[in-house]
This record gives sequence, structure tokens and C-alpha cells, in this order.
Amino acid sequence: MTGMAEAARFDALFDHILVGDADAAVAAVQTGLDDGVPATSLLFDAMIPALEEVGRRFETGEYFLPEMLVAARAMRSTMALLRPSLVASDVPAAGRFVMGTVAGDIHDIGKDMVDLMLEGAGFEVIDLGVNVPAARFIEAIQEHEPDVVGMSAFLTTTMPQVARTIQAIRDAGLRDRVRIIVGGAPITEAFALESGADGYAPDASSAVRATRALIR
Ligand code: B1M
Repeated sequence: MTGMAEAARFDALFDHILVGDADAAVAAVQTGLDDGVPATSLLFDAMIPALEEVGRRFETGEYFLPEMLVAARAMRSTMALLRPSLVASDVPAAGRFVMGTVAGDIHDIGKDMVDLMLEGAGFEVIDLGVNVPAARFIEAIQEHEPDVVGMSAFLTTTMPQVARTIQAIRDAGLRDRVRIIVGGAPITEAFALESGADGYAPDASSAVRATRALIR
């Protein structure tokens, strides 16, 4: 395929996510994978930039909640296709990871991408989902005895929940049993460490590196 045709492919996929056309997005991802385009390129060169543009349009008032929702759905509908290419099956277990989006926050696309990358790197991931109260994290630590607990927060309003959750884990006497890593668009390394976490990562692939560094 020529460079121009390749660029047109990414542009088309970008547009399908931007306008929330799930069927077209799924078809474009399938064709891309069939043609040997890496799943990570489809994600990082087309679909995540499209969601960033969705966020920009939401901020400027060009998009409202429904547009943001259909774009997210279109993105979600491609995940099942991408999953097998991102998750290698023959890597030895690297450790156990409990993951969740903090209470009050229902964003999960970024969290699920971190899950996929961790699974690809051989981690066993137990995902508690979205809007996860501190008590649920505590139960999961007791039940699954993970090496690492991951928390995502995507809103400035839910960032404080990270520190509250870590404090609750401390109060439950479990803090020294796990390493804690935090991420999500508004989180910074300084914020993560001030909140009592052991580590931070700005994106899904660095989350794998940060996790490996923590449990070495
Ligand atoms: Co929401 N939303 N949203 N939204 N939404 C944002 C986050 C926003 C930035 C949009 C904007 O205004 N530009 C804004 C937050 C502003 C702020 O707080 N500063 C916002 C808002 C305001 C809201 C509502 C409050 C809107 C409203 O109701 N008025 C509402 C809140 C609902 C709630 O949670 N209580 C809301 C709702 C929604 C939808 C439900 C419509 C939908 C979510 C669907 C879903 O997730 N299933 C949605 C969407 C789609 C977005 C945007 C457009 C896209 C999010 C996304 O999936 N990005 C988003 C704008 C944006 O991000 N630019 C926006 C792609 C994803 C791959 O990136 O999430 O950053 P990201 O994840 C990255 C990293 O952060 C990192 O790795 C990931 C992959 O590289 N990472 C970690 C994530 N977790 C990590 C954990 C780690 C390490 C790294 O260690 C454990």
C-alpha cells in the first residue's frame, strides 16, 4: 500500500470514531488487521487521536454528551477485534494486578487499554470495572492478593478519590501488601506520589514499564 493510501486508511478510521460510526469503524479495523497493520498503529495513530479530538470538541461546545458517547461506543466496538493482537498468549505470568476506575468516575476506555497492555506483558489482570468504591478495592486485595493495584481517575473531580482510596487501604492494614500505581489523563506523577501511590504512568505502554519496575 502506498504512503498516501495508508494515510487515507488512518484518516477514515479517525473519522469513523469521530462521528461514532461503529459499523464503519469495525470494518476499517478488520480490513487494517487483514492487511497487516499493527493493532497498536490503528489505536495510537487513528482512534486515540480521534477521541482526543472528540474531547476538544466537547470542550469548545461543538460536541455534547451524546456525541461523546457514540464516539466512545464506536471505539469500544473495535476492542474485541484488537484484543487478540494486543494480548500475547504465550508469555509467562509476570504478576497479578487488580485494576479499577475510582468511585464517581465511569470512564473505562483508557483503563481497558492499560489492562490489554498488561495482559500482553503477561500480567494476570482482575478488573473491578468503573465507579469502584474504596471498600471494593480492599475486598479485592484480600480476595486476590495482587502484587499491584492500579487506579484510574479521568476527571479532575474524581482525582481526590485516589488519595481517599489509598488511605482506606492503609486504614485496612493492607498498604504494605501491595504496590499501587495510578494513571488517567489529569493525573501527574507528583499528584500520584502525593496521594500515596508508589508509581504513575502517563499511558498504557508506560504503565507496563512502571509496573515491572515496581515489582522487581
Ligand atoms: Co468524558 N470527559 N465525561 N466521557 N470524556 C473527558 C475525560 C474530558 C477530558 C472531556 C473534555 O472536556 N475535554 C472531561 C474531563 C474534564 C476534567 O475533568 N478536567 C470529561 C467530562 C467533563 C465528562 C462528564 C463530566 C461530562 C458530563 O456529564 N457533563 C462525564 C462524567 C461521567 C463520570 O465519569 N461520572 C463524562 C462522560 C463521558 C462518556 C460516558 C460520554 C464517555 C466515556 C465512555 C467510556 O469510557 N466508556 C466520555 C469520553 C469518551 C471522554 C473523552 C472524549 C475520551 C476518553 C477516552 O477514552 N480517551 C475524554 C476526552 C479526552 O480524553 N481527551 C473525556 C482515550 C483513552 C485511551 O485515553 O482515558 O487518557 P485516556 O487513558 C490513557 C491514559 O490516561 C493512561 O493510559 C490510557 C491509554 O494510553 N491511563 C493510565 C489510564 N488509566 C491508567 C492507569 C494507570 C496508568 C495509566 O495505572 C494504573
